[in-house]
Amino acid sequence: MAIKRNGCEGCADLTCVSTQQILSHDVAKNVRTAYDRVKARGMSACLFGSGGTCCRNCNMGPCQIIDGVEDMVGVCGATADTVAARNFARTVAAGSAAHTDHAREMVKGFIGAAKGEGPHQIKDVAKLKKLAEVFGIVTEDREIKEIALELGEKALAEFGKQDETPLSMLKRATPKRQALWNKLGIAPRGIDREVVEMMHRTHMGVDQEYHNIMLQASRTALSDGWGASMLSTELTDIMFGTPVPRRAIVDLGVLKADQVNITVHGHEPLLAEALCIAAQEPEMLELAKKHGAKGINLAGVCCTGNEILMRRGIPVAGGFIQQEMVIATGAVEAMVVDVQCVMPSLVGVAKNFHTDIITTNYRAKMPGGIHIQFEEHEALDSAKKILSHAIKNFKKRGKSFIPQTTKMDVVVGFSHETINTMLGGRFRASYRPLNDNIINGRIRGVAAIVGCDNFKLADDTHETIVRELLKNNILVLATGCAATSLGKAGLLNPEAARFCGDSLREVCETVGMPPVLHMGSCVDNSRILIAATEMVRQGGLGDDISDLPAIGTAPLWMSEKAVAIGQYFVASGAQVVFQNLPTSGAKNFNKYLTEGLTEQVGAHWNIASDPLEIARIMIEKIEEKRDALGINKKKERVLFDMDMRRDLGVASAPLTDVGCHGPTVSKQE
Ligand code: SF4
Ligand code: MSK
Repeated sequence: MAIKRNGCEGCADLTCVSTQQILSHDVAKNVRTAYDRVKARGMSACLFGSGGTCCRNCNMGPCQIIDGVEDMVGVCGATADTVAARNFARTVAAGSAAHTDHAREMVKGFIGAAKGEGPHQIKDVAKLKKLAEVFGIVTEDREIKEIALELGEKALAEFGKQDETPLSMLKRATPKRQALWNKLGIAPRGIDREVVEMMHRTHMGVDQEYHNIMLQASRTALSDGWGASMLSTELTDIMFGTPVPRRAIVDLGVLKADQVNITVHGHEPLLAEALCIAAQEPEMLELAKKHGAKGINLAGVCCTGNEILMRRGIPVAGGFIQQEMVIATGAVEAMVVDVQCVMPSLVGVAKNFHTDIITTNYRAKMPGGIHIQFEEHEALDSAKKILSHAIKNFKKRGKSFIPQTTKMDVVVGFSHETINTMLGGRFRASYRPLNDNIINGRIRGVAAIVGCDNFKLADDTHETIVRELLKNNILVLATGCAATSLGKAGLLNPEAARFCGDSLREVCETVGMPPVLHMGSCVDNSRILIAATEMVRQGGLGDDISDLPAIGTAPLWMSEKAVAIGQYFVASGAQVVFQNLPTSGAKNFNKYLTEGLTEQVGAHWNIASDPLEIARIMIEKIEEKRDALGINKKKERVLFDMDMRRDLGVASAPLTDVGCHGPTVSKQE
């Protein structure tokens, strides 16, 4: 049952059991959390801010614009459409910049690994060679480290590229999409350049025409999705290993009463990986024992959590909205943070306990936090310094409460390569079985549930949407904090197949996979672009992403990165549904985002705040794509005799159209 803390009227419904337990426990009685602040603020938003028509791009403002009212344009004459488009585009630029700066660090870390500096190595050689091909790097008869170094340097050059040629990774898109981007002039050229140009064009007195502003917003977002984020995901996989399915646990119950609990929070996994290695070193374990602990328990928060969950099975304590709760258990010796989505309130929450907030990146310090700089070339030493600090806190732990009943089993680690193998089976590694199951209607389509959670809407929003999709036989891919929340709801394990419609359940049970596939962190949405492109390549579902019965949503988006992700999905041809966008105050521009973009890129944004309405839109759009592909027609049942089976090269044993058991011999709706 939903509770509202202290009768919190401004709060969205809170259904999360572990959060409820923490908030109602004595140990957290003096802790002020976002739930209290939401209550104090009443969550009433400024109409100009939420409608996107407040401008402070120059010192003649701030100007608050009312659409259609002659005197209520900006002092400079800017209309609601110009202002809302500029603000939207700046949000895309900020989100892309965050992914870009993250990706740059990963590329630099990758170059370090190629040079043999630090503890990281080249783990996925096959993937290294595949990516090297994309960059035109010769791989035959060359040392792995040499290939990796050339790849790292070429990848780094993509950030500062100044010529007009498209980014190398765009070659991975479908030929039709590449041609469209070239025709529209929105193929990104340099990763940093697109963000800079976007900021310039939205400066006072530059680009004032919203269609034109959106062209650059698409190019900026594409430089994130197909450039920065994709590079980051791929190089991180090559360094730390491409995820494969593995069991793990999530929720606050993953913390341990008798061990040193260290939570890693943020986004860039270089430090988290080093901590994972260092936490297994005998000297660290000895130190923990010396201070009275039975061991060292690492747990993740937000997307750093997703990174080490996917690759190492390290448990995740919580997503974005649970970061304060993790500390409010009183059982965490240190929360180690780097960049993005780290709430400024953490230090205040930690003051109630013995917990230290350790910042580790020069780009992200916090008043009241302890800064221990993570040095990439001395990664293990930095990690040990941080661990030692945390271990020494163990004896200071006072009253604590870990909601032990709240931990959930999950199966994670579905990279696009894994989906390939899992659905295709050991002997037929391809997307063919997935496409076949979509074509024959057992799987109606694919939905991506990505992005954050926030305090505005009910915290079971993801779950509500996904249950509806599963009932309607739609396979779900999840990333980011949305994936964590679905994990907590028990939807990331194979047993969740029971929530599916008959045909999706049969597919999941035959293969043994969960109906919701965890594909990683928010940067890893690039995996979804590759998976979608792979589906197109397999054939039978059109010749571009815009033809696929597939759709995305970030219902509880919080970060600017989610808007960048939404825009790169749309510019790649995939429809998205968001709960709201700060554009409603500009009629023409809003209509352009939610309808007009289709003419240009084959997809548009959809807005709906009610979870069931979001699910309904997603199902409807998927069925529209199926209709357009002609795969919703009933197929005539064909009974195959032995000669026909021989022609197909198929044995007479019972066959199914799932997994590695063989192709379908008769299909009907
Ligand atoms: Fe006002 Fe125009 Fe300046 Fe914006 S750019 S603050 S609309 S005068
Ligand atoms: S951490 S961007 S709250 S997904 Fe990637 Fe979660 Fe959203 Fe941050």
